[in-house]
Amino acid sequence: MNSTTTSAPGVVDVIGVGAGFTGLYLAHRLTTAGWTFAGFEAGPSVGGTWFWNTYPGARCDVESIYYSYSFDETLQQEWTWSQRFAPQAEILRYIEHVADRFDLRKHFTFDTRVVGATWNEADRLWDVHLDSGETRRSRYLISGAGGLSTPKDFDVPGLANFTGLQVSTSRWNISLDDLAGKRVAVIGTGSSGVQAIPLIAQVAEHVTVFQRTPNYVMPARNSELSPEQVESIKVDYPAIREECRHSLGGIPERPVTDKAFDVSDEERLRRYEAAYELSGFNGVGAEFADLITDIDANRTASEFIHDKIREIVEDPATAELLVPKYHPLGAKRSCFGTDYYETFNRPNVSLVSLRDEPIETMTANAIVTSSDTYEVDAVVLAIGFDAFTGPLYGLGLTGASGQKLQDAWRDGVRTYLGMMTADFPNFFMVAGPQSPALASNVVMSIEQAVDWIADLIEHARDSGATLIEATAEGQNDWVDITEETVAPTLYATTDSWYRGSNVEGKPNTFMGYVGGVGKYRRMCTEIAKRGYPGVAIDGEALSRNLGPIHQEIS
Ligand code: N01
Repeated sequence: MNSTTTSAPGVVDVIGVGAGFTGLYLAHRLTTAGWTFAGFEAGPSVGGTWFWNTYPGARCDVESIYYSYSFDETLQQEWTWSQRFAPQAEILRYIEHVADRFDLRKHFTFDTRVVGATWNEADRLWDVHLDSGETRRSRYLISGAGGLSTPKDFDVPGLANFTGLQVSTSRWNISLDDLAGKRVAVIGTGSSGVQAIPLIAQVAEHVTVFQRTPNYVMPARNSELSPEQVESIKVDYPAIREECRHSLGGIPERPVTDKAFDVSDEERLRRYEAAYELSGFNGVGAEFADLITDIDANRTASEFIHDKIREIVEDPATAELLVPKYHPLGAKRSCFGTDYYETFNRPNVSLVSLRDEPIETMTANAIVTSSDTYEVDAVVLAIGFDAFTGPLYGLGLTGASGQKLQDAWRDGVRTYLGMMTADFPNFFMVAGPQSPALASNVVMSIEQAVDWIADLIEHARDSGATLIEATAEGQNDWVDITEETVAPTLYATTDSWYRGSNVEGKPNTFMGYVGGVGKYRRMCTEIAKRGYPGVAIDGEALSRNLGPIHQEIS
């Protein structure tokens, strides 16, 4: 069937938010299926995350051969990645190539932000308000606003006093040369800070790193891809992608079934050394099956990394501050860096532990902690994001009962499969909270979610239905499943942006499904096969609990 469902003048079938990896695939998938689609992107061009995060050293830490679209065999054969972990500029070039190759830019209005969206029950349409002052209407509203696109506020007393250069990694708008010869403060040591610090140190007169929580940083071991490596991947691309689709994290994984204490101390150490050479998400944290569920097992891996830090960092006091002793390896997002710890051996780099001396204020040219004053010319903020809910609340959604999304989720996020939420009919989230996006190769998760949502709205269209909504029961089931899945893991016990604990006042709920992208995909497929239990289509819902389906699926 190739006709659209929404024929009223000025109304489109689908409004999509964002022109990053999600928005582009949404536009392609839906327009190919005959839907009318209007996309709105706050930035001036395509790229999303990869448009904004242009800080020095920005690159992906999922290998590019996997962190790319799989929906078109010709696309994946004709594009050649230059490196194992492509830098930001190359990823952006790839996204631009996809936009041009499939002629997708024409579906988007750029420099236009969605600032509100109100469900109109009578018409069964979304009224979508834009920062241009216009309102557009659509049957369906789909967010591709991303999980890590709303920068976190930096609420430090005296920030406004600082008159030097101030830049954030997530909205980088200077060149590295602008920091040359300057005294630079970098605040934050998550993935962004870890990538930026070594490069800033190469040009700055001095870098002072303000660290609140030390992280596990494993060597990225990035390298050029040889023509032979590229060829060997391309020959097998469809099979590799299929393996990724049924994996835990959306990349090919080493099959690991034994536990840390199944082997001798010597054997364990030998295996950690080998895994440390591999790096990436198949590295040390994936060496034994129980590292993310058993704190004692985890300690063996954590301490292995602690020792590596002590070996690399020459000054013992600095090394001790860099040792991540406040959380288990992997329970908070691990970082992969190039020369990160080595950078602290440079004479122009020093470390301040904010746990020992918190920032009290800022002056025109200094950061003042409880014990010292650090004069700087520039401050680089690498303090992270208001993950998942930040971008969604930014859409200003008002649901069927007149409630705002932030009020519906006042006590914590509640979704159906991380894609829908009750009381917000015909609204979908791609790579949303309680989906596997948080802990996966997100491009693979995006493709799966877009395909599933497209199939669902096509299913409704085929039966003439115009209203799709998660039921309260279906949503409760999914919340229970995500909580039961995370409960036995160390993620459940660790404060991080995974749980919203990096943002003051945010309810502390785990925002991902950690049962694996393969299991999640099979669950979603099974739900579709069984007629979408937990979803009301034109008010009709199957009464079938999701729990038993989740248990049946291997
Ligand atoms: O942000 P983060 P990020 N005062 O939240 C500190 C993806 N990503 O942008 O841990 C002082 O991880 C904060 O300290 P603490 C990836 O998924 C991927 O680095 O809250 N410090 C922490 O050290 C990643 O996980 C890639 O105690 C403050 C840091 O700032 C996610 O994005 C690259 C502070 C924030 O770390 C986010 O990474 C980049 C304050 N007020 C990002 N507030 C790759 O693919 C926060 N901090 C490689």
